[in-house]
Order: sequence, then structure tokens, then C-alpha cells
Amino acid sequence: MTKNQKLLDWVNEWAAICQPDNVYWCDGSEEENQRLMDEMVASGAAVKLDDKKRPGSYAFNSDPSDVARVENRTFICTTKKEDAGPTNNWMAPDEMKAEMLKSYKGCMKGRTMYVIPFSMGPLGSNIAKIGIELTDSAYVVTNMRIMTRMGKAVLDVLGDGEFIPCIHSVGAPLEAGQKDVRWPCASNIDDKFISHFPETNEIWSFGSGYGGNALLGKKCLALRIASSMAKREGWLAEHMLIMGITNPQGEKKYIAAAFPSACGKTNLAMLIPTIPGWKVETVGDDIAWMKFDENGVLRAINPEAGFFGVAPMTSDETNPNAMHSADKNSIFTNVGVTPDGDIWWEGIGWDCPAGTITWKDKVYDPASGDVVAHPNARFTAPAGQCPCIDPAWEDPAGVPISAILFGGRRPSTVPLVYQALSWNHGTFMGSIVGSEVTAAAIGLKAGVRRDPFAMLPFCGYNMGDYFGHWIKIGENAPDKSKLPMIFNVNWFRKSPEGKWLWPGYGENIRVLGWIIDRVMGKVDAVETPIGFVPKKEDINIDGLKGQAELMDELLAVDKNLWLDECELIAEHQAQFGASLPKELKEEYENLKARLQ
Ligand code: O2Y
Ligand code: MN
Repeated sequence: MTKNQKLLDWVNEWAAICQPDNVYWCDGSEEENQRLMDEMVASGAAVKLDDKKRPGSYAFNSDPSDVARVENRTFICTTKKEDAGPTNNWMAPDEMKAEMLKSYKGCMKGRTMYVIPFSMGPLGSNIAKIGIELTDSAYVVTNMRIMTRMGKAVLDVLGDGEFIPCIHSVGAPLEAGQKDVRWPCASNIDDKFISHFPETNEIWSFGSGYGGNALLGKKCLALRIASSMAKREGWLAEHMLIMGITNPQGEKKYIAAAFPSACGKTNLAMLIPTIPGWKVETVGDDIAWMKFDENGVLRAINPEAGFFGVAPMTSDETNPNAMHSADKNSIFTNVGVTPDGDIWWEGIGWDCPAGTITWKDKVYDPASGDVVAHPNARFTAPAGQCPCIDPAWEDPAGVPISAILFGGRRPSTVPLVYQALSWNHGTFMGSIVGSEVTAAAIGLKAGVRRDPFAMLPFCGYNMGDYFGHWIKIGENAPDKSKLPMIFNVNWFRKSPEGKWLWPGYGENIRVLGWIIDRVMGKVDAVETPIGFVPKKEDINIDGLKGQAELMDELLAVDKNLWLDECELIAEHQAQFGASLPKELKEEYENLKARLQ
């Protein structure tokens, strides 16, 4: 398969540690995928879905203890603690490796070690990075085949080159003759580790088979390790969707956007415009890698090849493009399986058929109060199957980014949309992204839960230094006039009576339309203390009954509310201590001064 001696030595070294029964090099072929799926169906790990309803698709149920990313067991291991910063769990690399090596010893007994060569980014793109994941989970292999470019072609491109080594084990060795469980994983949360070594570009994961903990190309490589590489190399690895927007005149612009979870990022990436003449096309729904080209234009690629989307509440109503992406050749995890071999989840848009088997492997009993699908149930679907996939989504050169959007769930204070006054001001806007939480969310203090740049769980180094990197990107831009404009959007503003002020979903094209008009210099805006806000007549609300009366409230900038917000921002900034760039302190002071 390869003559890369470093790779061969590394695989041998890990095989000696983990002691699998076999080592298998994945070629990424259809036959290999089918064989693995057939094996998992035969063992009871997977259910084959009906070939007419969901061709080439399978359902898996995880262990009930292994259903999501484990943030409290996710570590950034740098020599100096301050390099991981105040928002990451930290352990020194040597200490972590010594601890984890104890767990890895013999951890693959009775299992196969799969060697997965994968590329994050189109094969051969100068922005792409090659990783090799070692795993004892066939489920991980089949998911990585959808989520990345995977297999022999990657080894051909790699040649003798450098790769990012990623080790993964579910942490459940089998004794001779021991029967496997459907979803092996470490039974104790403290035995799980998702560790990153940004100084040496390594990922070590142990104990979980789920999503971001196990598909190491995604959050671990494409965000945590890549963000730290990007800082060293002068580019950006961001938790952002990428979409193309074409106006009725046929002019097309690409934007990138970051939102904390539960803000409808996948829905926005695949939005179906409600106003005639507009078109939206998707480049990616989760991660953007951005670099300046030789003309000084910031260009973005989606390093992934698939979507790992939240299933519950995804429907033909909320996101038909996501639904069609998962029509075939998809993997479903922790959803219900109907008696006729299809899938079901809460909010899918039709009634749950009698006899549906829940994610906990029970016949669904509506009287029980149980759910059919776990709230973090997922579909893994090839991006190329998305009906609105952008023609340039695999262009190795990436797409030119004209605007960057931030947003959160802010029922009060934050207007529908506003534009940054400058790059540094936009960086400040990204640094204060957050969603309002109520005290009703058990264990949480009411207020704004900040998720700067939506990168809080994904920044591979000190977040204060990350802000500084954004400032430097602006300072060192080859042509500052070509930097993307920065905006903040808030689809979630409510009246004091608790009524939504904006319809959201496909109607968000009206706001994107204003943003595109700003990018093209077609409209003026009102300068306020927080940034440029639209003149209400510049947002197209044709056909939206009752919206005109809400626009003043929706776009209002209340100085007193913003002064209160400033107090919260000061608390937020304080946690970064000396690592907070002086430019962000200045932006804060300037905002306060403009408000007074
Ligand atoms: O729970 C998981 O492992 C999945 S988390 C996830 C998946 C797809 C896209 N984004 C996320 C996220 O947490 O941001
Ligand atoms: Mn995400």
C-alpha cells in the first residue's frame, strides 16, 4: 500500500502497543465498505435499512453512555499550561502520554486495527492536510469514508510526505472467546480521553466510539490541531459554514459563518430562499479553512466530504436539502428504525409508525414518555448528495470569501444584523459571540454563555492568542481592501412579551441579501455605537405580513442594554488576562465610549 517508512514504522509501533489480532489497511473501495457493513450487520452492530427506502444505508445505536462529544475529557496538551489557555482542559504532553499509554497497552486484543489514510480537503489541494487514523472500530472506518476523502488514493498523494498521526481505540479489548457488545466503549467516563498535542500535531483518543470523539478528522484535526497549525502558518481554521449566494441579477458571493450549537448552522448553509430570484449553494456546513491567494483574496475550502448532522427536528419543512442528502448511502446513529426498514426521529415531519424500535433498542411505546431518537442522534451523509451543493465545493483553490458572519441566540439587545466598523471591530464581535441562557437550564447561571467565534470547544491553543491571530490576519493581509466584511446576525430577537420578531429559516435570505448588497457597495447603512445597522427600508420584507411594524424594534440599538452588555463583556475579557490582545481591550473601550 505504501513505501512511506515513517508511516510503516509508526503503524508497527502502535500495533505492538495495542496488540490487535490483525492490522488492516483501508483502501476506501466500495467492496471494502460493503464487507465492513455486512460484518457489522452480521454481528448485530448495524441494521441494514430497506433498499428501496434508504438504499445503501445503515442504522447504529450507541451505548447509552456514549452519545456525544465529551468536552470535560477533551485535553490540549502543551508544554506550558498557559499555551492551552483558560478555556481548555490541560495536561502536560509527557504526563498525558504516560497515562494514556497504560490504557492503550493491549487495548485492541481480539479486534482489528484499521489503518485509515484520509485527506481533509480535496486531494492534492495546497490547503489540504493528510491524516492517518488507527482505529479498532469498523463504524469509524465507514463514517470516515463519508466524512473525508479516504483510502489508497490518499496514500498515493502522500508518497513519502508528512501525515498527522491520529490514534483511536474504543478501549474495550476482547478476551479469547469473549462475545462483543453492539457498541464497545470504555464504561467509565474517567477512562475516556480525547487528547491533542498541538506542538507535535498528534491526536490520541481513547474510550469513545461516538462522533467528534472518534472521527478524528473532524473536530480534532480540522479544528483543534488545524487551528494551531493555522496560527503558526498564517491562515485560519474555523468552525464556519461556507455558502454561495446568488442575487436575482446573477451576481454571486460566498460567505462564511460561525454560530454556537443549536443556532441552525446546517439549516442556514442549505437555506431555500423564500424570495424569487435568489439562490443559495452549500460549500460546507461546519468547518472552513481559509488562506489568502496570490491576489490577496481570502479563499475557503471545506475540509470535509460529508455532513454529520443532527437528526431530530430535521425535516422536509426545516431542511429539505439535508433530508435529501441522507436519502441514500448514509449512516444513521441513535435514530429510530421503523418496521419497514426506514428511520424516524422527533420532528421528522410524519407520525412514528407503530412498532418502531427506539435508539435504546425497545419497541416505541408512546405512553412511556421516552423519545425515539436521542437528541444528539446523527446522520452521516455524503456532501456530494446535497441537492444544493455548490459547483465549486471541491475546487482545490477554494472559494473567495466576501463576508464573515457571526451570530448567537440573543432574545434581547442584539439587532437582526449589524456590520463591523473595521477588521479589529469584527474580531471583537467574533470574540463576544454567545447565546442567552436562562436559570431554568439546570446548573447554569442565567446570562450570556459566550462561545467566541463558536470555537470554545475547538480552539487548539490559548483563546486569547487566537484572538491575537485574527488581529494579525487583518494587519498582515496582502491587500486590506480585499478583506471580507464582518457582520453579526441574530435571528432570535424577541419582543418584551416573548414574541419572535423575525420569522427565520428561508426568510433569512432577506438579511443575507442586505449583507450581499453591502459587500457590493449597493446600500448605505446607519452608523450606530455598535456598528452599521440597515436602514429598515433596505431589508426586503415584501410579502411578510405584519413584519413592517416590527422592524424598528428588530433593528433597535438600546444604549442602556448595550451598557449592561459591556459589563458582561468586561467579565468575559478578564478571563484571558495578559493573553487578551490590546486591540480587543481598545475595541471594548471604544464601544463603551461610543455608547456614552
Ligand atoms: O456529538 C458529536 O460528536 C457531534 S458534534 C458536531 C457534529 C457536527 C457538527 N458540529 C458539531 C459540533 O459540536 O459543533
Ligand atoms: Mn460544529
